[in-house]
Amino acid sequence: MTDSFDPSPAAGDRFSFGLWTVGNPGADPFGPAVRPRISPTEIVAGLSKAGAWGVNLHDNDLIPFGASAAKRDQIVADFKQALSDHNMIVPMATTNLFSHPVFRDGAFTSSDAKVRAFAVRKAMRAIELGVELNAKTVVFWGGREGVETDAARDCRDAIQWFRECLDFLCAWTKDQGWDLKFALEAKPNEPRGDIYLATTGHMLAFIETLEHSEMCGVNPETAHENMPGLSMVHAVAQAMEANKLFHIDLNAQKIGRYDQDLRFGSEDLKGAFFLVRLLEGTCNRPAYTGPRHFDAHAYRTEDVAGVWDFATGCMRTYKILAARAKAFDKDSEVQQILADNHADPDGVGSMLTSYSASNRDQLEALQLDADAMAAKGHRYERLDQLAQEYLMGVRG
Ligand SMILES: [Mn+2]
Repeated sequence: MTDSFDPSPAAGDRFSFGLWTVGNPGADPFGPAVRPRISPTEIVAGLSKAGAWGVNLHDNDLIPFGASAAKRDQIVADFKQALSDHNMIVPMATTNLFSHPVFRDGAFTSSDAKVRAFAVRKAMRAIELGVELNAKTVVFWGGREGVETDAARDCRDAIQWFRECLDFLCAWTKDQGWDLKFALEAKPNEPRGDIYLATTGHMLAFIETLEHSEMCGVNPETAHENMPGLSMVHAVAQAMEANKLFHIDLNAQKIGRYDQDLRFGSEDLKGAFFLVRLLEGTCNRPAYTGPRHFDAHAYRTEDVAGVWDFATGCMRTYKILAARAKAFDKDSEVQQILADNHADPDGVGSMLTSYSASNRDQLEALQLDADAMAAKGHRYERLDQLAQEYLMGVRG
């Protein structure tokens, strides 16, 4: 690594955090909060000082449930002043459709149509708040959209109701004349026993069934893909390839555990390396240009100082991994191994790009020796070791 490299975060890196991330006071299902709750305006100041660019929020991270209109307007005015004072923006807003007991059996997928109506109306108010704060993306994470027992309803009804609510909200948003993107976030379980539309892949398929699918994409979260042992890199790549990566929740997770929301890169550093490489544009491919959002929180062991260590760590790790990935891609030995594996001197790949009579005839006429092809090694042991050595900082 060159001496001039500085992993200090800056506004141009488009790093963002939710109010609920650095604001997490460390409560868990087995014990209460262990540190004071940092106020939204203090969070804006602290994130700005740490080098972040944006701050995201659920409606109720800022405005308590049931606050009067006057109280709401005062809170929003104070928050906007803090954003202005600290040169911070709100790139994304979302709706808390999981904390209030009214959502104990779902919001958009509740069997009770009145609960679904309440959820849609709460989302409308949260979208209005987002627009007031100049947010460009609205995230939907349906934490309660699931079941403990499938005796509760036919899952097909739940999916239909979810679609109806999103179609309603998309149409309402367009009717308001707002240019917003909706990003749907999947999670397989927790807090529900099973959550509908469990992975980013499920969500991508569901989006294609929406009336306004063009304004809907995904918000993959590392922990949510890793909990069931799936690859976050592959989920994000599929979303990018489909032009559906509208937002991202970066964090870390041990496979198979509860949703840990750990500091980015603190588990599965190699997975984080390949994720950052993908987001930044592997081998000069198009990069993801949206916010780099960290949806994580500090260990319960930490005091408030530890919260800022956590936030700074997320951003530094991302920048260090981005630099390591660029160096890896520039390595001539890496490039040679990739070129050898991708070599196509006879232009065979072009025959497969589309079906035609000509391509069919060329395909049928090809001399293909399966045994000769099978005899070739790919040198991925060497390639992966090179990746590891860049990751460990002993090469490049
Ligand atoms: Mn999570």
